[in-house]
Amino acid sequence: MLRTVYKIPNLNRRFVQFIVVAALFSGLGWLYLSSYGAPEHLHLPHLGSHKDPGSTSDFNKDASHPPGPENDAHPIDTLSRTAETELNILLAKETREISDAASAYRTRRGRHPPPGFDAWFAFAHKNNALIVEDFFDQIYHDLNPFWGLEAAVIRRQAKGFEHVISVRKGNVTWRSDHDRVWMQLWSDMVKGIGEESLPDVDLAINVMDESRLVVPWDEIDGYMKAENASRGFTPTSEVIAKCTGIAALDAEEHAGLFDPEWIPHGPYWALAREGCPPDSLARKMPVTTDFSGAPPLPTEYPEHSYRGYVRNWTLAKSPCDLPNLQGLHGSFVEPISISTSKRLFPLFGGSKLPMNNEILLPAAMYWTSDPFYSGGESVHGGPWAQKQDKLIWRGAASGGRNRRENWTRFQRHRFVSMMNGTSVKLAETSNRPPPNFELPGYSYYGLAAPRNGYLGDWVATFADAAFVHLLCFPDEGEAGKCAYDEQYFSLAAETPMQEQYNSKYLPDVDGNSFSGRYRGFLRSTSLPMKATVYSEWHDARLVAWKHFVPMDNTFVDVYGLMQYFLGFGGKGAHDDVAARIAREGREWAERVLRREDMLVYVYRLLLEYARICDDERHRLGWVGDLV
Ligand SMILES: *[C@@H]1O[C@H](CO)[C@@H](O)[C@H](O)[C@H]1NC(C)=O
Ligand SMILES: *[C@@H]1O[C@H](CO)[C@@H](O)[C@H](O)[C@H]1NC(C)=O
Ligand SMILES: *[C@@H]1O[C@H](CO)[C@@H](O)[C@H](O)[C@H]1NC(C)=O
Ligand SMILES: *[C@@H]1O[C@H](CO)[C@@H](O)[C@H](O)[C@H]1NC(C)=O
Ligand SMILES: *[C@H]1O[C@H](CO)[C@@H](O)[C@H](O)[C@H]1NC(C)=O
Repeated sequence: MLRTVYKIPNLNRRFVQFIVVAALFSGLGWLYLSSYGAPEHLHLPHLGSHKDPGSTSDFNKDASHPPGPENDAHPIDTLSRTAETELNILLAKETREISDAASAYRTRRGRHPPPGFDAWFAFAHKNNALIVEDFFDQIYHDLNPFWGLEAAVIRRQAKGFEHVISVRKGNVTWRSDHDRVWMQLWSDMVKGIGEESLPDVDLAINVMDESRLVVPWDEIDGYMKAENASRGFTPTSEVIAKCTGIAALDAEEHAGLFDPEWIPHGPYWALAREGCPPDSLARKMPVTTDFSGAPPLPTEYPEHSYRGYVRNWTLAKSPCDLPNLQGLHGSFVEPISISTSKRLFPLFGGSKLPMNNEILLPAAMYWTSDPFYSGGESVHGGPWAQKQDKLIWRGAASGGRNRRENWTRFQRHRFVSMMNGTSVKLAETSNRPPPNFELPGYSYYGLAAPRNGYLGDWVATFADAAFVHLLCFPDEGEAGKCAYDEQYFSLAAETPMQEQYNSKYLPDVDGNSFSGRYRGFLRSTSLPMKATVYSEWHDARLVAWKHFVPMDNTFVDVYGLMQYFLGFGGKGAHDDVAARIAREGREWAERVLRREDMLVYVYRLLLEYARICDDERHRLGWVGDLV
């Protein structure tokens, strides 16, 4: 279906889409929209003479889908309410006393807290951190497989890696092949904890943009079973409160570098999907080899969505469950560099795909005070009411190595094209389909603008998305020179984040890996709209629709989102909802994404990691509240 749809000329194509979508969705979105007329501020010739299928009246009369209470509300209102509940459940779990924190730990993790838990709690408390055990879930997700490896093996792997941050008696040092900003930033972050009680550890660091470990799923599953079997509560009298330390390892003769047996080439998807469960769609669907033409965008609402919008954020960014992402995201189409290992070893990094096995730290870029990423430490934009009703995006055409043969599949290119009024208008008026996206059908998301032939014009009223560099391959020397796609994009000047904050809407799209601007966006007074396939340290503490607006990685929902927020033709705007999410996201970021919160996270992570690296790990723990 998807493929054949592309072959038919524009109007027919839309009609086919209409049939497909109409067959699947009743006219409820339509009811909502039928109140909209043409936008008053746009006086444009109506497109063609074809009948607008949306105006057929029997569309509204599908008795098989009576409007229920759920359907009366806009899906985004429903999703926001669910998010509210989700956050309240989290907040109710806040612990204020160490005994409560320890008990929440035991319930959730199935073992005693690690040695040093009391000092950690005091540190968190002193720094005014909101302590909810669930906020640390990512640590356990990342570290649990290591219970399946021998502690001595982990210690040697870490110490023998090429790029290492080491802690010895509270002294933090790093070693790499040359000076590296990330090594500097991350060791500075560890130093920031500033506690003498920090355990002695070696952290192997991923210095590349791209995430790198994909251990076959079956192997990880075995390790996870070992972790599960190792749970339990050692009798308090047998618990040891102090780690053995790694003096013995330090005293050993130099054992040479640890070799992770890097695999230096792709295609990456074929490697990455080995990290998915055997019954997942990613493992079952054939590997795509042809990346020409527009990507396989859904002609219906995205899978797992709630009437078109992201319902489950974890699922929306899971390539194992959404194998079409292999042809929709530069990380799979062609990353800049591939250097992948199938061996489990304790590699720390700032972001990873759900199928990767790295241990996450808060990204180094989140620690920098460089305003290019952070947007500055103090000012985060003016009041909402003074902002423009605009969406702004600036960035390089990164995401991987874009080439003539496959640039049409890159996420940033797609986003910029879909937010370019001229390119959308061209798609509406010419018979040539756009090179890298698909026009939405008429009934899609109950959009008013395409129904009137005005999608491009409407997009032009609010969107300002542009590249600052085309990054083409092979390199053509200049930022804006790129024989194969320069006709589709024009460059804009870099726009400092402070200036971007003059617009209300700040979409954030993955680059070569995660986007380093995200924390800055969350802390701003504008509204972040996020699409990603990457996991980060903060995932368990951010609630979609409450603290940010989630977008599907196809971006097919972006027009619906913008129509909901801005309205159309002067009607139906939900500026208040946008303002609320922007405000709540910012307040929450000031509560749980502070530099102190990163330190609290890393401190907990190091305590757990030190225990896993210790031969006595089964007996090590903190039971101060029980004795
Ligand atoms: C910390 O490590 C550096 C580099 O090895 C060393 O020069 C310094 O003496 C150490 N400081 C302490 C307090 O151990
Ligand atoms: C973990 O172990 C318990 C028994 O200790 C068992 O009931 C449970 O099913 C196991 N979970 C997994 C995911 O293996
Ligand atoms: C969201 O999706 C994930 C991944 O499939 C799943 O584990 C989780 O249970 C889902 N959450 C909800 C609330 O359905
Ligand atoms: C928008 O699209 C048109 C037509 O493809 C192109 O000429 C123009 O450079 C694009 N603008 C931007 C900002 O990329
Ligand atoms: C993207 O296209 C280039 C050029 O054809 C090719 O070398 C590369 O392997 C493609 N990516 C994948 C994943 O096949």
